[in-house]
Amino acid sequence: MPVIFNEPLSFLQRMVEYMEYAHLLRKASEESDPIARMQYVAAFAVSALASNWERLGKPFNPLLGETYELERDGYRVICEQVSHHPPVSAFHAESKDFIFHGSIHPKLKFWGKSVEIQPKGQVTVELPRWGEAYSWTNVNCCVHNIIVGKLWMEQYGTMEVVNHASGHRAILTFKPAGWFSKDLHRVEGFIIDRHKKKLHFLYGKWTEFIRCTDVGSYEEYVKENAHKFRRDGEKGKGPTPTDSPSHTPKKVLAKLNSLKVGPFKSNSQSGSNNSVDDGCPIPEPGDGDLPKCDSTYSIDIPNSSTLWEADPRPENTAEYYQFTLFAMSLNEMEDGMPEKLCPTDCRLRPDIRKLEEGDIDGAAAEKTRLEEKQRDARKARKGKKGDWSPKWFAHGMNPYTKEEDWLYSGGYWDRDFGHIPDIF
Ligand code: CLR
Repeated sequence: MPVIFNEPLSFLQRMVEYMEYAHLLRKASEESDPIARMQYVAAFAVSALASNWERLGKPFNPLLGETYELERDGYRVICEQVSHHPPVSAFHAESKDFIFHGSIHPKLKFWGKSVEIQPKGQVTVELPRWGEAYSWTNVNCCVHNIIVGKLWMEQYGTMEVVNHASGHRAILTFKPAGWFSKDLHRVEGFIIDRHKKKLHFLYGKWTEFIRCTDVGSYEEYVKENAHKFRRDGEKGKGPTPTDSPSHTPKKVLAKLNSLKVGPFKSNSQSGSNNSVDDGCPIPEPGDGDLPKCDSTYSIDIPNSSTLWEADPRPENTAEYYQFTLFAMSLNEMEDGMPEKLCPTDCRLRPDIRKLEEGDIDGAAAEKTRLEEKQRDARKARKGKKGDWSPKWFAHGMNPYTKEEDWLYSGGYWDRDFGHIPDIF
């Protein structure tokens, strides 16, 4: 794919963007109540996706053995591309309050007009102070209008954040945009205990905020506001399920019903919702356009507290690939870095650097050169014993989820980079 579709970051850096709101993990570790800890961990899980909003550039595919490190605000993180076919990226972040690690192998499915991305793999947060581990899998995302029209993205499906020590779960539904996009970017769900008793209601948008209220307040609010919301939802929004049914074909009505249009009707009690998990959401009316409206209802339930709010994008974001301030900083060569960086670090990748400098032809040429170099190295290794093994991660079983994962083997921060192969 031509380099003009790229943004000047590698997927490893894009993965590190999960860390933008890492202070939520510190906050979680400071809470003595496991339910309060779950609130912050769930908020973190949602916040990790916020930087994806309006980001439609394709990050560079990491080369096999490529790494990325970042030290910030009391934590440090190391990532490595541990497999090329299929592409798997692993990361391990640590601070005095938490460990956050995982491996992601994004699977892309083309559906004609859209591409669906399943970020397979899992992520785990450990809070050593409490002997707790939490894990979840990120929801699918769909990029619409890849051929014509304006690109837009939605994240949809169910995310289940599990506290393996206490059995608490946060079951969060990321809603598909839905008809007239009334649910665009919406997230809602409950924190439940091991007996499935609902403890808290969480709601918000993955692009903006997450709030939390008690179940009593939530239920009362729904009861008292049901009518009001239904009216608001209809005002000036064209046909709705209740609007002139005689003109609405049966098939469309059935679809509207299955979409459960209306606030709060598709909560995640059952752990599933109306989203289509293996396929992009059902095409919307006017699928060719960007959804226009995402606020036919806005909820603000009494007794809510805000767990997380997204920082506004910098003013010049539109000139810089819609980057957040955090993303803008990821390629920076800070003082002292050239001497101490691992030679496989993304910051040293010439094609990414050239694109950042606006040299598109140079970037394209370097990208081709690097990919050829990678192919040649692979050929040269073939047949030789040992083949390739990642330097900083080892394939293993995640002790909490019992699923395949890549676990940090340690040693990176000793900065002994003497025998690191030259991949650039
Ligand atoms: C979404 C959040 C997941 C991890 C993840 C994996 C792959 C990423 C995806 C995120 C965001 C969208 C993404 C995708 C790879 C390619 C795709 C960057 C970060 C871009 C938008 C594809 C552009 C397609 C062109 C045809 C325009 O947890």
